[in-house]
Amino acid sequence: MTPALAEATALAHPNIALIKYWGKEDDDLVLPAAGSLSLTLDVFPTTTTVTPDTGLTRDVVELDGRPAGPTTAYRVGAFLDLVRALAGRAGAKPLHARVRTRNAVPTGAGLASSASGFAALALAASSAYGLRLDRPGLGRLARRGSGSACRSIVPGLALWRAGDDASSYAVPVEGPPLGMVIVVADVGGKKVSSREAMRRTRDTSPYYAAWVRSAAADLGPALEALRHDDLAALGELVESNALRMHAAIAACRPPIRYLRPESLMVFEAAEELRVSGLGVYATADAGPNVVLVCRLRDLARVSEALVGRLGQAFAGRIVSAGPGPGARLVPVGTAAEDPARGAPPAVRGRP
Ligand code: 2P0
Repeated sequence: MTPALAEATALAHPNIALIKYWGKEDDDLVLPAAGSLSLTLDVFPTTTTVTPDTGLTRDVVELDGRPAGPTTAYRVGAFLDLVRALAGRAGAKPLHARVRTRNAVPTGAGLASSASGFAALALAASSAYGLRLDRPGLGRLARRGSGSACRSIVPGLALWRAGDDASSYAVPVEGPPLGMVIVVADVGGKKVSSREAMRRTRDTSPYYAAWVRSAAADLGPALEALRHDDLAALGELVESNALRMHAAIAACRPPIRYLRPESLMVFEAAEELRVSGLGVYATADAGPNVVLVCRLRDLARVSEALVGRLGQAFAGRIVSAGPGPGARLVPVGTAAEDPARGAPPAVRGRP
């Protein structure tokens, strides 16, 4: 007997890695070459509604009120095929779905919309197709959509271990309350997707093997620093880990440069703020935006000091975030296309 089907809506938040995931051991299963560590944020949620519909002859995917582009539609369709197979519908006539997603963050701007996107999709789709997954199961499923999405299943600090299909998912870890100040350098789409850039780094960067070895070696000390509430030890690892990842990426052929002059200015500013006595460390994902990591209680001081360093022109481009919740189902009636719930794409901070 196939399980019951019903519309489901889920909400998930992006995460920013402290120790980065950059490189796959297995492309199909999306198994990482090394473990990673992140903070799920309390800003920029993604809301996704999945509605199985017997009247559809294919999956229909809508992103921010418009039909999704072919790459996104293909990835979402492939993900739904996986969910349908897990739900025991492999032999049955495919029951297609309508998928409506709203991102409160500009898509493709290096602010991890694929993490929140596939975390929300994993939860909404598994629920809509009648799968009842526990958190590890959800993490394993979300990972197949986008690796970093498994970390957005988990609230706050999340550890995603390398491993096999059964063991590679994210778990919550203890640590002091951390905050992040995101400096948005660009809200346009990125030139090279993370997926492509990750593959290119592995296949062409002479620094890839060293990067993977060093990232794997960062994980234990980073967890230790969290356990001992040692922000300086954690921060030094965070900043070094990010710059090592960008060095490996920059050494690809053809090369990829995600960091811009403005991004480097923010790394400089972090160093200056440290000299002035603030505990703040910089990191950057696959894009030009830089994220400052600090104690949660220092968020306001850090963003003020940053504007002081960089100038008022930056004030509107700074977003402060704290630890956010894991992915969750939201009640029927709060579907993703509801304009009142689709937060505007403007860059805003915590409520
Ligand atoms: C991270 N990033 O740890 C790293 C740092 C970007 C830079 O995970 O191919 O979108 O879908 O598994 O998860 C972005 O990669 O890549 C990412 P896929 P994903 O957050």
